[in-house]
Amino acid sequence: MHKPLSQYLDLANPQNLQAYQSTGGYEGFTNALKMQPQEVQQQVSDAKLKGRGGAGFMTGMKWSFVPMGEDAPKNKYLVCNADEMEPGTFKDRWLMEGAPHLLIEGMMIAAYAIGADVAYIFLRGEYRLCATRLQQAIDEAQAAGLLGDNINGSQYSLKLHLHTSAGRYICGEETALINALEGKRANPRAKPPFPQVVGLFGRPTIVNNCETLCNLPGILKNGADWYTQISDGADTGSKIFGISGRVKNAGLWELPMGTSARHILELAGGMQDGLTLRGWLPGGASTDFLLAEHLDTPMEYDAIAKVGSRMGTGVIIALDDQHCPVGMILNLLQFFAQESCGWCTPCRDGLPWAVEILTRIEAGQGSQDDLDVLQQLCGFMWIGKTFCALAPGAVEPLRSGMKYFADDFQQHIDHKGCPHRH
Ligand code: L3W
Repeated sequence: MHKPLSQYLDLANPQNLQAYQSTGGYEGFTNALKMQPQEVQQQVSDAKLKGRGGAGFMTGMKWSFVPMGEDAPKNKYLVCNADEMEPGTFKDRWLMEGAPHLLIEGMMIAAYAIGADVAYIFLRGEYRLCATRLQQAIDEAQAAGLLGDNINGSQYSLKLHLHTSAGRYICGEETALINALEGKRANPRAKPPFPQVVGLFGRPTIVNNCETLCNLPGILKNGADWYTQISDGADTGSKIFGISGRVKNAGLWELPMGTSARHILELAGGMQDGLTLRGWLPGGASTDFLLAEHLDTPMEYDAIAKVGSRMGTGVIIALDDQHCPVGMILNLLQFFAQESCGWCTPCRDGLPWAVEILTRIEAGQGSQDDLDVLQQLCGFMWIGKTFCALAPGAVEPLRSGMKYFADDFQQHIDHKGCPHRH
């Protein structure tokens, strides 16, 4: 099968411009530059590319909200969301370390398509190797005239800046990211207005995930039809899937959209000897648990939603039968409670409250009432009651874990201790 993204990961010197160009790199951008920006947008819409950050929003549609033409604001921005901090998710790091020019080319295509003259990579601060390689690649592209003024002798100019985050999970939320980039406290903003219209410094801004942008060079090089045919399922193209947990070989693989989770688990060599899969989070920690019986579901946005979860980032976290689900959920909720920006009450107060209760239950000091309060908290922190998706995302493993692993919760209370610790 075609591997439009990971084909570049074998290059010995990933930040080297010539190495990338010798395998067809920057041909997609060269094609884009011969088209009108709206034609590039149309090609991406025809390819039916969906955002790979977790929400799966149509990329071409998102771009179409940006004002274009004579009356459009002079400055527009493109931002790559490379603040990958979702627990269990490490796909963007793989791409940026292994193929920095692929991301830069994708950003050049996206910036051209929306008429942006300045672009930023908002990179997770701990991703130091990514930062080094990206900066070297940017410098090489700049020196070769691929970035800067009048690219390839055209009327189009683009400045590309690398910004390393000071480090909060909430900066991955696009409006909090924009505030952070402006030097403000990273609280989310109210939407609407969406950033496509009022974004960075009040100007039209597109925020796209790193993997999403890495799909653009292949689409512009080979066409929308080629892209849609990579997968024979409902969603198009390829996806960087992966798995972690107590599997034999945790890792990442580029596979057609719609590949089953069972196949991904098989590529990882299955569970470690003596362990059985008990549950799995389809894409990062802020998704609902699924069970072994769901393993044949295609990894596609609608198909995973139909069985009660979200595909999220597509990088699976596996729960085995010898790990305590209550302990795992406590661990995840501790992360989300720590990362709450504190802006809205349900998230600021609800998440630490849930952590307090889960800590009590895990320690064997929980009561029946605690289970009721946890259920109520899931309702208080749901969509529409919070300012952004952080707390609702945190609720997903909690509410589904309480449903699927209800016996484990009950045993902690009845036997005053964790059954998995004996
Ligand atoms: C115009 C509308 N634009 C939506 C745009 C919006 C954004 C994109 C997605 O969170 C999820 C979250 C995490 N007019 C629009 C519109 N848009 N409606 O579409 O928006 P949205 O609100 O659906 O999601 P979001 O707030 O961007 C993303 C989940 O992903 N997640 C987290 C992943 C974390 C990482 C990481 O560590 N970097 O990837 C995993 O599942 O929970 O639900 O651009 O402007 N009417």
